[in-house]
Amino acid sequence: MGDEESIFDLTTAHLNTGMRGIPVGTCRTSFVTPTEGVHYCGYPISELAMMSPEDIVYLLFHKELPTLEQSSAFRKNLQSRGTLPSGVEEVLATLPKDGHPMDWLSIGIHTLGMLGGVGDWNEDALNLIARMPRLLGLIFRYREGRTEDIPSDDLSLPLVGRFTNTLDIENVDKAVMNRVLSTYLVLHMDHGGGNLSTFAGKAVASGHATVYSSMAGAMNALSGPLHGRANQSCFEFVKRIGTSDPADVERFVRGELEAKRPVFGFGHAVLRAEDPRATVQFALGEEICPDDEYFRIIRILREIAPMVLSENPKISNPNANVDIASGTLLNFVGLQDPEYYTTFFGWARVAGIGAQIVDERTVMRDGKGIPIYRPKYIAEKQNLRHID
Ligand code: NMX
Ligand code: MLT
Repeated sequence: MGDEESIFDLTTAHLNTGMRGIPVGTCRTSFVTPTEGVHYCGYPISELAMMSPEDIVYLLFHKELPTLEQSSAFRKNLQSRGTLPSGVEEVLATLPKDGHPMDWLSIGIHTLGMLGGVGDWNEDALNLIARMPRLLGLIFRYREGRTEDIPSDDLSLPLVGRFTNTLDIENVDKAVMNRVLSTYLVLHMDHGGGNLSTFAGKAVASGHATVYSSMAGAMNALSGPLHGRANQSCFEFVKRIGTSDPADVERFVRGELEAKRPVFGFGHAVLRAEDPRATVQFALGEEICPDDEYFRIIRILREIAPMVLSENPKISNPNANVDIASGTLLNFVGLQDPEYYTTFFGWARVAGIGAQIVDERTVMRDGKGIPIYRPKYIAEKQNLRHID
């Protein structure tokens, strides 16, 4: 790209569209194409989905997959950063139990920053990634009032294992739970530079707020039902459907549209085909829970909803997005309260947003960093006037 090359024709029709499609910068961690979806540092997501979250964090930060030696050194590096600063549990103990888990997560991240921030972009981003499994496990435990006998944080475990060890729920197949969570984390880590939470996090960081404040802001952005919380809403809606009879499913989808409610788990600002992250999760579901009652419902929903949504030419993408299947898989492995589902999205996204913040603050513009975000807004219904 040359300095003066024209890359976009901006017209007034682009105003007030949520900056849809308007290029604002470059991204070094991932790109999204309308038909093939997200690629991390060039690799299609489907080729990375079964790798370990640690190796994918390494990829997002180093832009190359690790060798075996690099992978093992990186795991040790994360291990050395994993201990939470003291005082976090005392803060969690004061939070309202009926507060949404995403609000707990945002406050939890702020708390990590207040108690353990060091003021270095890369160090804080990696420390936060290393501390997320324990923080999230503690959020579950304190919010559910299960504060007795919390296992100590076993730093020798992989990131996912540290979370499930802290959570410590009985009567579940921990191996399957760990597998589903590992895949979930890898699939959700990054999605280009312009998704709402990543953009919001980078915007906050551009004013030189800390990594923790920026990430808490990003989590607040992720908590909306049109963005990350669609996974909670989609599973709640699958439970309401309650049947895999195609005629009933179709009636339900039409009813939601008539009531002017979004059909969660479908549509996308950029994608124009089924999200490959959904395709991967369906394949995993076919392997681990093909006969689960909710999986049967989403299997039918995946066929019916695009058919119904495509009757409305305004809807640019009637196909399934990342949020259609994740709740069903999490529920199957024993994580049965949908209010927590977006916290897993947040846990994963901390890696991509962290890497993008580090890039924007320390690498881009020859290391000088991107200046403070300041797009232009055009005055509407504001003639110049004066106090008489
Ligand atoms: N259900 C109902 N209406 C929809 C849907 C849907 N799934 N998708 C798009 N529309 C509507 C949209 O609200 C808009 O209506 P209006 O013109 O009255 O404002 C119209 O169709 C055109 O929207 P698009 O240009 O197709 O989509 P846009 O880029 O504005 O929005 C989403 C993208 C993702 C916000 C939208 O598709 C949606 O609300 N989907 C359901 C919620 C969801 O699953 N979100 C998760 C997205 C992925 N993520 O995790 O972040
Ligand atoms: C995401 O993963 O952030 C979503 O698919 C939304 C987006 O890319 O705009």
